[in-house]
Amino acid sequence: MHEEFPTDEPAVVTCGLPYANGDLHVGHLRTYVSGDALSRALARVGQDVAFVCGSDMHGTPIAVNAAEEGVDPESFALEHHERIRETFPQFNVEFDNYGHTHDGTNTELTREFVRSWIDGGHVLEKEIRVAWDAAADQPLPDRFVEGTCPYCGEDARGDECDEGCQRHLEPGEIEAPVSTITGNPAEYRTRPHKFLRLSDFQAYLQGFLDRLEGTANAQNQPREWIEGELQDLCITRDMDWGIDYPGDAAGDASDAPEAGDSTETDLVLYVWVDAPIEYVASTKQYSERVGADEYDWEAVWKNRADGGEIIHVIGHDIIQHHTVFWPAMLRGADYNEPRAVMACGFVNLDGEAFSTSRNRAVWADDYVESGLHPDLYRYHIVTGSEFVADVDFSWDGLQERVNNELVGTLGNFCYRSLLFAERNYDGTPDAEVSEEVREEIEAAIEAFHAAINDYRVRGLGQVPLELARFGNEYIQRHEPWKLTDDDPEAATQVIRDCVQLSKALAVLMEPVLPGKAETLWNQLGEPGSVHDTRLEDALAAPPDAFDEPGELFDQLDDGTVERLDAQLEARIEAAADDAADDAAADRADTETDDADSADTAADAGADADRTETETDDADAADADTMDVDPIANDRVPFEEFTDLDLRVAEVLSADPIEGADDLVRLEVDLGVETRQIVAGIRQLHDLESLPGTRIVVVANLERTELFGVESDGMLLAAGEQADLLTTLGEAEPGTTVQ
Ligand code: B3M
Ligand code: ZN
Repeated sequence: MHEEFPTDEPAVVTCGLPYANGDLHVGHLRTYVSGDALSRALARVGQDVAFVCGSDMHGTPIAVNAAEEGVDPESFALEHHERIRETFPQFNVEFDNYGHTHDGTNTELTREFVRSWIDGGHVLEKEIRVAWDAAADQPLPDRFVEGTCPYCGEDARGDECDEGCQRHLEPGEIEAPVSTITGNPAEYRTRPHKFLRLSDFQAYLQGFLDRLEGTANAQNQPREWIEGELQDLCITRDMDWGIDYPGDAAGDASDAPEAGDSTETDLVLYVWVDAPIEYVASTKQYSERVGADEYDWEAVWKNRADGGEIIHVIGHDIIQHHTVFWPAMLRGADYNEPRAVMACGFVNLDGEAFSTSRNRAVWADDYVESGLHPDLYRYHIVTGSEFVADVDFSWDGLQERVNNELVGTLGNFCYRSLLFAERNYDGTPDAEVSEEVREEIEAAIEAFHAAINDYRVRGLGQVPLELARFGNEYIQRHEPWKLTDDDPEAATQVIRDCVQLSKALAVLMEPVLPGKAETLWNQLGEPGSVHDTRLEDALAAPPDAFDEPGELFDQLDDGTVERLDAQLEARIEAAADDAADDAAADRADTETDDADSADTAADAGADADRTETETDDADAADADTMDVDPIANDRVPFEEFTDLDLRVAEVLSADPIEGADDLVRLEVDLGVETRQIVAGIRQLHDLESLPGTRIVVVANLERTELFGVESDGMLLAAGEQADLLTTLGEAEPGTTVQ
C-alpha cells in the first residue's frame, strides 16, 4: 500500500511517447496536458516529482512513413522529434526531460533490460510464421501488413486491433493479411524469433493488478487479458530500423543460430520493447542533468520492494502494453513496478472522431496560430469530461467554456476583487481573513488533495472554478460597494477576503492554467513565481500594495469562432476533394498499370492510416462508411441507469418557438401530468404530424430554460436526424421504460 501524496520518495509522471512520424493535433495533446497538470499539482502539494517523456522513434510507424517520403528513418524521425518537442511548450507542457528512444541512454538501458531477461531465463526462441510480401521479397512486420483481427473481426494492423477491440496482435495472428507495400495478399514464411515468456509473470501480474492505482479502466480491462495462460511476447522483428537484439551471449533458452541468415534483414527489438524503457531513460537523463542529490532516478525505478512512485498517463488504447507487458518487463529486469496507470478516453472533434486522413483535425499549429491562450485549451480539455471518458473539442465548445467559466466566473471574480482593492486600498486592505473564507479555502485545498490522490485530473480544474463561484457569490452577498461609506470596516473585511481568495485561486489554478496563474500572481504583486508555490501559500497574506489589475481572460467572440470553424470546414472539404482526385487517379492507374511494383503499390497504399499520426483516429480507414461513435468504455452500474426515470409520453401539441430556428415547444401527456418540453427538432420533423405520436422522455431531468422557454424533460431521439424513439406496442403514456 502506498501512502497518499505527497510522499517522502521522489515520484515520476510520464506520458505515452508520441511516435515521431507526424504533427500533433489537439486530440493528442490531451494526455500531455493532463500529465503536465498532474505533475504540477503534485509539486504544489510538496511532492518531489519529475515529468518526463520522449519521442518514439522506432518501429514500423516510423519506417512506413519514412519509406513513403523516400527518406531514411533516422533523419525522418529526428525531424519530427524536434517539431514535436517544440510543440509542447506552446501548450505550457513543460517536461523536465524530453528524450527519444534512439538516443544513447535508451539504447543502452534497453540492451541491459533484454540481457537481464536472457540471464533470468525469460527469453526463448521459436520458429514462427511471419507475413511476407513475395513481390517485394521482404518480411511484413506490424504496420507493413493489414488484415482482420482474430479476436473481434474488425480491420486491424499487424500488431494492433486499432479499430476494434484494441488488443495487441502477435506476428502471424492477423487473418487475411495484405501487404501495405504492394497491396497484395501476404504469404507466410517461417522465421526464428525471440520471445519474452510472459507466463513466467502470470502470478505476479495478478497481484500487480490488485495493487495498481490509477483509473478504473486500467485496473479492470487487463484482468480479462491475463485469464488463461499468457501468450509469449515476440520481442524481435525482421527489420533494419530499431535497436539491435543484444545477442545470445548468456543463457538464452535456446541455442538456435542468430536470425537473419536467410535474408539481408536484421533482427531488431520490437518497438514496444524500447519505447516504455524510455520512461526510465528519460528520468535518468533528468537525474544526470540536475544531479542525483536533487533528483535520484534510481530511487524511483530501482530497489523498492513496494514499487516506485511511478505514474503513467496514457490513452486507453495502450492499456495492455502498460498493465501487462510493461510490468512484466520491469519485473524481469528487477526494476520497480508502477504505482498508477491513468488511461484517458479519446478526444472527439465536434462530436465525431478526429481523422487525420480526412484532415478533420485541429492541429497544434492551428491552435497556436489562432492566437488563443494555451490555457484556454488546457482548461477545456481537462475539465470537459472525466479523464476516463471521451471528451469533445470544438471551437464553439471552447467559446462557451471560456466565456461562461473563465471570463464570467474566474476572471470576473479576480478582476473585480483586485480592482476594488487597488482603487480603495492601493492593494490588500489591512484585516485578517474571515473564518468563513479561510474555511472555504481550506476545503478547496482538501478537494485539490483528493483530486490528486483519486487521480482525477478534472478535479484540478474544477476546484479553482468552484472557489471562484463561491467568491462571486460572497461579493454579491455582501455588496462591498454599498458598504464603503456606510460600514467601512465591513467593506475592508470583504475585500480582504476577496484578495485572499484571488491569491488562493492563483495557486490552485496553476496546474491547469499555469500561464494565467502566473499573470494573476504578478497582479497581486507577489514576488517569485506561482510555479514555485506550495498549496499552503494559498493562505499566506498577499502583498500590501499592488497595481491596477487587467482582465485575466478575454471574451472569445463569435467572429473568431466563425472564422476558426470556417477554416476547419474548408480544410475538410479540400481534403475530400483531394481524396476524390486520388481515387480517380488510382482508378486510372490500375487500368494502365500492372500495379505490382513496390513503387506503384506504395502510392496505392498511401491511404488512411499510413499517414495517421497516432492512436485516436478510429474512423481513419474508410471515409465512405457511416461514422459510428465508439461505444463508451466505461460501464455504469445498473443502479445508475435506474436513476433515470424514462417514460412513454404522447405528444399533444408541437409549436415552433418564435426566433429560435431549431426549437419546438412540445406539450406531452405523461399519464399523470402534462409537461412542456423544448426540443431541437424543428428542422427535422413535420410539426403537424407529431401530435398523437408516442415518444420516450427522460422525466426526471433537471428543468432548464431554452430560449426563454422552460423545458421540463427531454425526449429521446437517435442521431443527427433526431429519429424519435417510440414504442412498438400499446404502452400507455406514463409507462416506465426500462
Ligand atoms: N508510441 C504511441 C501510442 O501507441 C506509442 C506509445 C508508446 S508509450 C511507451 O499511443
Ligand atoms: Zn480486435
